[in-house]
Amino acid sequence: MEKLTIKTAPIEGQKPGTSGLRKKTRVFMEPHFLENFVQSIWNGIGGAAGKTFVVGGDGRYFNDRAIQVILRMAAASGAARVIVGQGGILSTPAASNLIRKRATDGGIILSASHNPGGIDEDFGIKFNTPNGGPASEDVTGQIFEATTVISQYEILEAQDVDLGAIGTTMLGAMEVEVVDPVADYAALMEELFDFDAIAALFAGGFTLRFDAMHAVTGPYATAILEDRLGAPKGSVLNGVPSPDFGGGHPDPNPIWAKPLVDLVMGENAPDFAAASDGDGDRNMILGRGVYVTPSDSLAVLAANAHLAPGYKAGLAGVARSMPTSGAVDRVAEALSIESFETPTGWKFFGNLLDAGRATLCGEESAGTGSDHVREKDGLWAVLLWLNILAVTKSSVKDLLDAHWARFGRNYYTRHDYEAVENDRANALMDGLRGRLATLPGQSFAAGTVTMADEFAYDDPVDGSRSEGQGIRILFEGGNRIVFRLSGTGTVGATIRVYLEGVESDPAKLNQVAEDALAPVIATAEEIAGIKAHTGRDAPDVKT
Ligand code: G16
Repeated sequence: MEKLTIKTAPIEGQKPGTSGLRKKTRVFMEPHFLENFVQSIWNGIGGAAGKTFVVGGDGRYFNDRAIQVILRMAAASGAARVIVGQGGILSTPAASNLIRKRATDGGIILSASHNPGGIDEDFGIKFNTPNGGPASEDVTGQIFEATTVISQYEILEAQDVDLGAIGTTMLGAMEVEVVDPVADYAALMEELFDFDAIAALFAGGFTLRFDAMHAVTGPYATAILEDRLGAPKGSVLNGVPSPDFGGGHPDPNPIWAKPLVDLVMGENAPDFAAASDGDGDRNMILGRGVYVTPSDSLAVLAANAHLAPGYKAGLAGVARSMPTSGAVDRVAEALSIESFETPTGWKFFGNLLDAGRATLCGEESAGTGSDHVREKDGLWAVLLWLNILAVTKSSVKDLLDAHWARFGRNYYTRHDYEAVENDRANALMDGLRGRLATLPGQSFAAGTVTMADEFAYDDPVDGSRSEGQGIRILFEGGNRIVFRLSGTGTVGATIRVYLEGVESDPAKLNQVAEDALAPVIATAEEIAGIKAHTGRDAPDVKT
């Protein structure tokens, strides 16, 4: 097999966003685009020679082709071994687990997460470091730096490696080990949770629907929920992964998983329902007649995690991204544990988890996870909920009501304006920046502004500072508005408006969030002029 050295030049637009590099699939298919980025990963981490990596993805269109390229490039650069999920499939949390468990030098995960897949949709690639987590801002910066000076890449001229059969083959001098994508992950879940208690729940007639959204969690959910825990066949919906996710958005929220929401709100609702996203790291939790916001889910899990064997010693601390509601903060206060507020992006939790300062982390964007891996983990969240329900013998609704009665409720909603022209989105954000100094003391329907700033984070573990992480406006009484531009979109800019209000009056804990937040929503429009800037009458998505 011949090693080829291919001349290339830097390609614009290879700066990773919130979670790796995400682009239209056709962009990744352009000459040298993928190869430049992969070579830049090797260059950014000090070379691939002698190293062991994990490689896998969510099975979306181009996953299989990209993996073959990565294997040939790893072999050409002298990597010792690559561990690949059978068929090129690995959920993001399963990849994180393998990277850690096998003490590797990191891994490459191919996914654009909840974004749709297909030749005209989205693709993505990211590097995770040996701790199993997304590369820190530092490492990401080095990889990006490498993309700007690249002049050549190395690739082996070889046939495709057969990824269909479990076992080890050679590609040049490199070992390619094809593994069962589910086995190690399922074993980890069995260590953390009381599988017997959850199985007894199902045996007692408890009903569940898990919507895998034609994405990567299908095989994981079927193996764990149906085959191992005994949920009846058919409990997992849309469980066969497809390269275009059945033509839908594999995004577990009330918009894209509407059929599931309709099911739990209808007459034949199951006791519990959940959905996960393209690469299996996000989750949505539902109960009969109730949708649990991701922020509330994090808080409920933090308050009850000790009921599961893996967390019976209690939590060291909790962390949430800044735009996530403060519901979990009050749980931390009650438990007398530390709580942290980080910028958006799972990579910011890595240091806290590694240092043992946080055990549970979560984000409003449907991500919850713990120190068992270094990614958020959709199925893990489902199993922790099931374990808690099995122990408390409570319904989702009763658990939520009891939680709010004890801690108060953070009403929460997020309004997204998608594919806005970049200039318009930047003008909106610049307008807000210009008003930050004068907002405190001013009164609006949401109350009097107590603080307005652009969030910056000083990492308490390594002392690094991350600036420009979203604009926060805080009001007397606990209302809050946050404005941010998404770092995961592939077309134009997505403006995210995060709206929150705190309620502790027992008589007011069961309102519709959009109603309870009406004054906050009106204030966001008044302060930012969203309609004028975007030319839109309403958000594209409300979560
Ligand atoms: C990624 C990140 C999350 C982040 C989310 C949304 O999730 O890992 O930390 O909250 O994107 O980010 P943004 O608001 O910048 O679009 P995923 O599931 O897409 O990998």
